[in-house]
Amino acid sequence: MNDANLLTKDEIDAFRRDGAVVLRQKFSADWIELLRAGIDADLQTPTENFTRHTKDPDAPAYLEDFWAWSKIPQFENFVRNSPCAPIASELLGAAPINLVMDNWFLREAGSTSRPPFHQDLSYFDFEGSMCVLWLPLEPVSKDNGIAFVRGSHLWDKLFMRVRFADGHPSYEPTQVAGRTYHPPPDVNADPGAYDLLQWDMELGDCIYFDMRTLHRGAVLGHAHGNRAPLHPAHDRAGRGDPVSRRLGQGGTGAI
Ligand SMILES: O=C(O)CCC(=O)C(=O)O
Repeated sequence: MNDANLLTKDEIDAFRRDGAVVLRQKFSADWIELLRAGIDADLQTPTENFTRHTKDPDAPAYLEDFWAWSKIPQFENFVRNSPCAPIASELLGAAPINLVMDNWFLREAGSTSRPPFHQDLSYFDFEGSMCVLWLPLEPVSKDNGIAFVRGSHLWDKLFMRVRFADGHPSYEPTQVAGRTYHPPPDVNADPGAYDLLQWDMELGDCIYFDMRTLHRGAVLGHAHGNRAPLHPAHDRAGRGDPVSRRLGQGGTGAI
């Protein structure tokens, strides 16, 4: 990959203003195929983090694995060589980009499990922000895809972590290290009250979002099964594994 800018100013402005931006056709079919193969390989030899979020053992499953990039060669190739890190670099305005977390989600056809609205920031011992890539491996329709509350990354409000498993409990505000973590609002109960960002997405399209932006996972399993996103989080502060770094002028997108 050459060092030319991948994004327009409008795309970068939208990310910073809205807390999430859809980017069209940034990942070629080869990258999508590679990630599908990576998920298949991961399913054969899952990490110790592998989780089935769907509680009913007979229901179509909602599955996740994370911190798998260094164990699955296809994921490592993607992290080091795809446009993933160079795009993050442009969005964050940061030359060094570090991978903090990777995870993938897979919904079997017909699965109705999904996480409620939540903010990713509170899953990390971290202040500030990072960006997250959400890259669907099947086309998704606007109504079934991931949804964001526009601008919620700028509310200066921390929300408690939620469980992704079925049967989401309710939460009470909690103090941690002098900061108050609030229960996330039940946006699904009154979606008309919120300015939601949702997009129809083709293969190759992706979303980058700010870790602070409230969002919920995709709604329904795809008719053919939905290998949902590889979901790497990047920060600009030098924390995490320095696995993927944009080189300087004339460099490539990977080390
Ligand atoms: O796509 C999904 O199922 C979950 C995405 C999500 O909400 C997250 O990873 O924070």
